[in-house]
Amino acid sequence: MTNDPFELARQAAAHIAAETGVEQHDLALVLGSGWGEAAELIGETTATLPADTIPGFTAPAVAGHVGTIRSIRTPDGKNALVLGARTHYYEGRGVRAVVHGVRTAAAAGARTMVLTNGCGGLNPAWAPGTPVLISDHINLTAASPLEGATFVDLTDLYSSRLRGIAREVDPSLDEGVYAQFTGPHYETPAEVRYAKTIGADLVGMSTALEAIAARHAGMEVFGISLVTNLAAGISPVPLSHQEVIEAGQAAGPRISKLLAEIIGRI
Ligand code: 8IG
Repeated sequence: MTNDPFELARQAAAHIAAETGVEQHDLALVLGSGWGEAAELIGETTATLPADTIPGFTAPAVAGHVGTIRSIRTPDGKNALVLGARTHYYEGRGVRAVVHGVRTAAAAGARTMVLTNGCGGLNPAWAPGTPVLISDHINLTAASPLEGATFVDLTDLYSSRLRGIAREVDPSLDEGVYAQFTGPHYETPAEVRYAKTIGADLVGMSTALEAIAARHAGMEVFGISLVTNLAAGISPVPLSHQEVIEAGQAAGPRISKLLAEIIGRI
């Protein structure tokens, strides 16, 4: 196997093109916790591939995360590559593995990267099940997907153009700054207060590293979080993975429709 992450992404993209029959995908999505059923509304699934058959991908580690890659044809004729299998930084496979899906999407031709996640919310007004647009991020992983002297500008990383489109679809959508912690533990209440102090509104364990890789690959990035729980210490009750899954399931139909409508306008 090649030691060049971009060559590995090209191999994965070639495999996807061969297996799906779609030479070029137009956009790609990573569906995180709570967002799985959105794929159904985006369009017609034309091919479903088990992730672990594609070069560089591995089976997912977390219940509630789907391990397939699909090609979907949208009603307006775009080809969307849906990555249901996210590798998290906390899995310890390294940052290259974390961003392999994004790089594969870029190599498959995608010009737009849609990143979704489930996360904790710092704003008490965001009840579990509230979707929030990501306006910017704070990368607290102390890692980067870029290696060597690769200086990439991250101004307007989360495209204001695409956020504008999302707010046309749903003017009630709030925006927030997403802080990526490494996890897999949730934050302590003190860490949540720290996150708030440095300007975060959302806390999670994904997305920031992927967004950096997507920008580096030249893609326009759209990020949207589902607040599945209030962050530790904001809520009087302790966090549970069960709660996260249930909030995602309850919000599923609404956020799926929202995402499908946004995709239709990208
Ligand atoms: I879903 O409260 C989900 N993912 N770091 N904190 C962090 N990640 C999360 C949380 C949370 N909820």
